[in-house]
Amino acid sequence: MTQPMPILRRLTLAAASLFALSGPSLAETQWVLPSAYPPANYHVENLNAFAKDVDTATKGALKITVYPSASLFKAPDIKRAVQTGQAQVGEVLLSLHENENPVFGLDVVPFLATSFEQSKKLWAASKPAIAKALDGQGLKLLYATPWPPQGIYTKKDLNTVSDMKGLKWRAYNVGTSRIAELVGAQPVTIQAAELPQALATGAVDGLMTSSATGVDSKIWESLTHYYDTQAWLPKNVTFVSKKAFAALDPATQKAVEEAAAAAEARGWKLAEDKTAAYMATLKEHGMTVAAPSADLKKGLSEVGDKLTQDWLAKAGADGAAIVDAYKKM
Ligand code: PCA
Repeated sequence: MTQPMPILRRLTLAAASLFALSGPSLAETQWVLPSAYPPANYHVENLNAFAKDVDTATKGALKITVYPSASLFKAPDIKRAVQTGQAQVGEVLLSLHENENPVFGLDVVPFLATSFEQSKKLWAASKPAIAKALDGQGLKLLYATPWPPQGIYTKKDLNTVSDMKGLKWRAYNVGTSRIAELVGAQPVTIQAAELPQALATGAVDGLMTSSATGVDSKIWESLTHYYDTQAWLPKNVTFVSKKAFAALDPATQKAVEEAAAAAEARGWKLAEDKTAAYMATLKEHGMTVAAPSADLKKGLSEVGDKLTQDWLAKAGADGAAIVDAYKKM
């Protein structure tokens, strides 16, 4: 014979299910934030700090869960996921979306902005146009943070651009594919989350990226050289669905905006502070870290000129105006 449930236990269960019904769904808003980069990367560290700031400022009324390593959506799909309401916030490498609007590819025009200081100015000059373009796509810009300057990884000496001919070249956007084309390398587009595997299987023996992604990928396990060309500093941007943002009360909206401003300042500082340590880590693992030779520099600068012309042709008068404004800063 089954015993009747003790009254206290019955009451506790009833209370618990009531709480479950009214608890999280009414008292707090839950957002998911997909990112394509690994947890140890400072971009993700910064996203977690952003989520924590929002949690603290709203006393837990808005909870943001960060999903790193492209675990929720692949890098090229994150933006669309936020636009279609599958995620509320997202972080992407802005230049992945250059095909939608040339202004998203301005920060990867080679040798236009090559230091953190210049990159900050380029961001100031281009931010209104980028925010407007995102707004037109149903997204509200929250903040942007740079990657360290981009250099070239290989497993052989690189003295001129002709030494890049035939490399199995990992590209991450339109610009890095076009570079392969111009130097006679074989481009294959691979996002950072799949890079370690592509390196391990030998599918890739040359690429341009940052010291940060080299360290994230333990690149010394496959490649031997890093040429610090400082060609450009690409940026990640974090945005929120305008619809999700509009559903918040004004105080919560303000908390999100303030946490975003703090994340932008912290992200630039993190990137800049960590670059030297990333370079040191590459050396510690036995990589040859060198400045490009004069010949290599010259060849790359010619490649850069072609990409600059490509971009200006695509971006027209609006693009040229941003570049002019930047150059005056
Ligand atoms: N790391 C990212 C983008 C630029 C960078 O430094 C990558 O290689 O995919």
